[in-house]
Amino acid sequence: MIGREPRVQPPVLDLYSDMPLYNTKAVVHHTGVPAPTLRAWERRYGILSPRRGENDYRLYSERDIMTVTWLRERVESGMTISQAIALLRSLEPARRRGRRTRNQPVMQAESPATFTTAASVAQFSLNELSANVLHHFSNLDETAANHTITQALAVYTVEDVCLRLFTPVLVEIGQRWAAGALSVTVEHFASALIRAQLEGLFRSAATGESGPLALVGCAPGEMHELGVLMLALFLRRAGVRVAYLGQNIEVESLLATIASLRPACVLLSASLPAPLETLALVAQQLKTAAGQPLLYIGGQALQQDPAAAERTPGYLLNVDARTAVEEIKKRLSA
Ligand code: B12
Repeated sequence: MIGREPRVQPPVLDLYSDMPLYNTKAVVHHTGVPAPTLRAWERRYGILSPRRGENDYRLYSERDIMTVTWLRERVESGMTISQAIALLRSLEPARRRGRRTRNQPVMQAESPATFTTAASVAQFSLNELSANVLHHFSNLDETAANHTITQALAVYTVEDVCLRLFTPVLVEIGQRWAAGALSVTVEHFASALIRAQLEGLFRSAATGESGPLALVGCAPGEMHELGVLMLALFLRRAGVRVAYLGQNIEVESLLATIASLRPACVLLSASLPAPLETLALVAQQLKTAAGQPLLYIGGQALQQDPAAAERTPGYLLNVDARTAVEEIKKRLSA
């Protein structure tokens, strides 16, 4: 199963001792975090659990050092400390909660510090991130939208951000547009920005030099490409060699390309009813194309029109792109 785990992993704290052995100077030396900052993190967020040595100096454990190092890395990657702590707690909540009761002041639910942290946890839910992105789209605020998307990608996998943030936001935009509650300008701005994000992710995903080739694109006449671009991205991330052909493919040159490159499969998408007729014709031609590549078809139009899907040769995958990739990978490796 690909892509279900959060992208940022929690520190594996249980591998490290919680014996209180290190004084503040040693922790500063190991982590590079200055002593006043350590004390502020301790005081504000209750995140560390130093015990007091005989001389009343703080003594920290290896676990504390790992925690501080992990937090420092998150802060260096652009999070605020309260976001990083919220993330740490959301990634491994149970053990930390049990541990904090042991030897240091428990943060009161109503204390301002806890309140900030709880707010930060909520800030990382995909619902909240989606609402923020939609809000920024409505204001045509590119910087804020990209910032929120970067935050989402720091916490969730690419697949989750595509399926649980981009997709619901796009569907919502479509509904608001159809109801006259959102302008075409905002719709175009949002789809251009999401396309740019997907393109960046697709280009930077590792691409296999060898292995079966998959050609991915939109049916002739089809301009909705974000779903099929997600599919291309997920396939590439799953190790498949992918060539992305974009919107509105041209049939003659596709057939010529198939004859020369002999791809293992061709994946075509239709979102609107209009391209379905041409898609059925293309699918007929692909049945006798050189090398007889497997044809996969999908997209909203086929989901909504089972009769058209029936008329179109090829494997219909009426599923999201992640599930489709699992299916395609199985067949490619069979
Ligand atoms: C963004 C958008 C546009 C953008 C597209 C930009 C781009 N570069 O792609 C632009 C502005 C160009 C556009 C234009 C139009 N649009 Co438009 N658009 C949308 C919108 C808001 C989002 C589409 C989207 O990306 N969805 C999210 C993706 C992720 O979902 P998806 O495509 O279903 O893909 C998933 C699965 O289906 C699957 N999948 C997809 N393809 C494939 C292929 C295979 C092989 C497999 C296995 C799986 C698979 O994987 C994906 C991820 O899980 C939708 C609203 C909606 N509900 O989707 C309207 C929507 C699709 N558009 C609509 C309309 C009417 C139009 C226009 C006709 C408007 C007009 N009058 O000009 C034009 C037509 C353009 C054309 N000739 O194609 C209607 C369609 C209604 C209908 N069924 O007829 C919708 C539903 C809006 C609405 N609520 O009414 N649009």
